Amino acid sequence: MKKILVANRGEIAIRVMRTAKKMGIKTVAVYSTIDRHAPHVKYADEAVLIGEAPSNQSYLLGDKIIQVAKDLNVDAIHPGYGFLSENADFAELCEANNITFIGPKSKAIKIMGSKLAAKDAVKAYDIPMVPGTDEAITDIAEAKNIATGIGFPILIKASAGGGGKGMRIVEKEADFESQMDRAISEAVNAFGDGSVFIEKYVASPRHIEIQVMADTHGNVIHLFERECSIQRRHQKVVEEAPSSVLTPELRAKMGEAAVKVAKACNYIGAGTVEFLLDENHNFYFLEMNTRLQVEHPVTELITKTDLVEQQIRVARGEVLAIKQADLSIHGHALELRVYAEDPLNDFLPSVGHLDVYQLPVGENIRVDNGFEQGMDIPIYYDPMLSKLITYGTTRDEAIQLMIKAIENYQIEGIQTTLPFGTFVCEHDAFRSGDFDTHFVKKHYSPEAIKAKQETEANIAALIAVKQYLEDQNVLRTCHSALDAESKRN
Ligand code: MV4
Repeated sequence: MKKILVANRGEIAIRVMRTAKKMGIKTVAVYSTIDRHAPHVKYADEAVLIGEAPSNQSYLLGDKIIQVAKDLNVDAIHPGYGFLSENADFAELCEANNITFIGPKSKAIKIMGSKLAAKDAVKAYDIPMVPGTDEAITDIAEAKNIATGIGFPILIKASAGGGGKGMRIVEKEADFESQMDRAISEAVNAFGDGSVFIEKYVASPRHIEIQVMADTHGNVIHLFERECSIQRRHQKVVEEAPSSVLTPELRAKMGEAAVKVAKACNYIGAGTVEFLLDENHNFYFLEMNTRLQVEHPVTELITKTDLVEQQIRVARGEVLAIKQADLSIHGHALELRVYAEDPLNDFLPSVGHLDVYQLPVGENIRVDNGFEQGMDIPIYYDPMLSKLITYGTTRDEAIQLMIKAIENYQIEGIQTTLPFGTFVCEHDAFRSGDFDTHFVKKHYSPEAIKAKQETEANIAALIAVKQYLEDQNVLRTCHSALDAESKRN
């Protein structure tokens, strides 16, 4: 494998190219007109313009990207996350053109893209799942009976959904039919597939996911968990590894379950198996993400592994060099997603010009970044600027370093989630480890940040006054000394 095309942009494109370069592999970037001067374009050995700014005219154009790959003699395509990363047709198109898709086979993508097919695939492997139906609902009256048997509230989920899309909660029996009608028509509109199923609603879960890696020789390992409960409307904001609630026994059990899920779909490469963990520490398989995830760096830090390197090795057909028994957890890692969003204004996108943009630097601070000072933030793509990642021997150390790193991250011109990161890191519920997926809803309000910013502004003003008064005092002393001196002469 001599040359890799990265079919993505921003921080993840650069992240993938960094490892390719380290391995002596040439890199090709693709870009849209608005990304002409973007950092991922400058970072690559070669770069090709593929279309206009909207992603359906550039980064989503599978055929065009394949053509570029062929023209430039590319051996493999890394899709990053988002865009074409979980597009089974694109994975197939790569193989049909003799280009290695750095990811699983299209069949595994397809199975995991359908929540019902996923449940069906893992059925024989004794994986715990939330009580519910395991087939698409066709008879609403029958489904209502099942729901009553499970007990309300229940969740209706779209089979083609995922990541929280196409979910609907039903609080009581009387609402069942109307919510079911809505869920089905929503699923038809959003996914062109009206298949829905029901599950018991787990009220206060944690979101724990397990990183897996599989080679083409039947070896599958897991690289422990990531705790991803700090999210807002299904968008993760803070992730960490390890989770502070898993015992070594539970960790081993969830890891084994994740490996079984990967085996159930003949998985190849890096994947993530998502679980819910309830208050009694029961875990349930939710879905599998068949890509490298945004939050992969926390796993890299605690396992001392380069996951992109492993992806590339596996794609080259190598046997996984890492054995399960060789893996252990070192220290603690924390990631904050730095979004161009205003935490004081309902996290609305805050696009604009990066007047000042200076990254924090230092030992145990990693910033996976896709932006530069002086750039405009395009409105066409995800508003994530970077990921701020800190590492410590202990969780407290990683949290303290995160607070410091946020202070040293200078951004002017737009609003970001940096102050929200400080809020999370300083919150008692977060520090104690006692939180669930409702953390943000339960604990966050803009006032929490506003009050702190006002206090800081007041302190700054008082310091300025103090300095002024001191200066006055020094001047007065100087004047009287001068007076005394001139009188003597
Ligand atoms: C659930 C659930 C409670 N009970 N399923 C949301 C994302 C998707 N992967 C599944 N999700 C959920 N499924 C049952 N039976 C609660 C969620 C959920 C959630 C899960 C993980 C992280 C954040 C979440 C936020 C709200 C709801």
